[in-house]
Amino acid sequence: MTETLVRYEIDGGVATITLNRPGVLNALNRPLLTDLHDAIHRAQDEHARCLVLTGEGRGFCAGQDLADIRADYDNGAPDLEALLREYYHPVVRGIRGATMPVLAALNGVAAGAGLSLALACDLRIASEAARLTTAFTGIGLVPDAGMAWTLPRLVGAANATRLVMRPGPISAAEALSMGLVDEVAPPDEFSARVAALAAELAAGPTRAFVLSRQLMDEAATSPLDRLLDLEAGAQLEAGQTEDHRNAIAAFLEKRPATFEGR
Ligand code: T3D
Repeated sequence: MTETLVRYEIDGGVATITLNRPGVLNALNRPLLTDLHDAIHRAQDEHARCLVLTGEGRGFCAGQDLADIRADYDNGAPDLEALLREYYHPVVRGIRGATMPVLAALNGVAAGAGLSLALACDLRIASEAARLTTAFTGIGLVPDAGMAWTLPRLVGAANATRLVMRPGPISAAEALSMGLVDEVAPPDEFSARVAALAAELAAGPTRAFVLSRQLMDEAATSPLDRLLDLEAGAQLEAGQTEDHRNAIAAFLEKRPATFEGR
């Protein structure tokens, strides 16, 4: 892994991945996407119970590195489909299929595929300094890296259409009001709020969180009968975890539940 493009730390069950190209607002290029993919899988291998995705400097992520795209054009047409399939899609699948809850910590601007990565996460906390822009149509492209799936689910079809067709940046406060982020914190409190939220998630019933995400992802496109089948299977699995058994005992013994993530 190229440590300079993506930093990885794990502490107390919380793995933090920091995109690290601050000079270009952490714009995404092929090596960074490869390292990001590897870091997500490292967090899984190390049994992290919460994964935080954030950015170095004043940006979260400005999306695809446009200088790279222009260089590709200078060398012949870039294959945007291959770029998506080979580099972006594995990262989106890695986030959405992660074995722990994933928190996007939007320290600053999130644009294009940078916003797509944030939307693929389970929860989003933004600094008041953050701005969000879909950006894609601003350069004549369509939303990618999963945004056409995540965005309408989070904010509804009407808001999604407006944010895609009028891609001017919105403030963190506007994003909060439409449910695009879950919490906004002043810049000087941002790190502490991220740490607190990550610790809360890491202390939760990890398997139940992940099974819940899978169920809710299936729900939008599944008929009720299929969803009922899936929930029965998921509840069977959740019911076999130590976390579930221990939480029942804790309730009946009138003490707080603690979860070990198994
Ligand atoms: O296969 C495929 O489908 C391709 C995948 C495409 C996915 C995508 O993500 S498409 C969308 C790509 N992203 C954008 O179009 C956003 C471009 N950036 C911006 O619009 C603005 O930079 C921001 C709104 C994000 C932030 O504006 P601001 O004023 O805060 O910062 P800035 O001055 O524009 O940017 C600071 C530096 O970062 C600047 O470099 P400089 O002048 O200091 O040397 C700027 O050029 C650089 N930068 C920002 N975004 C990118 C970038 N460099 C390369 N690629 C970028 N995306």
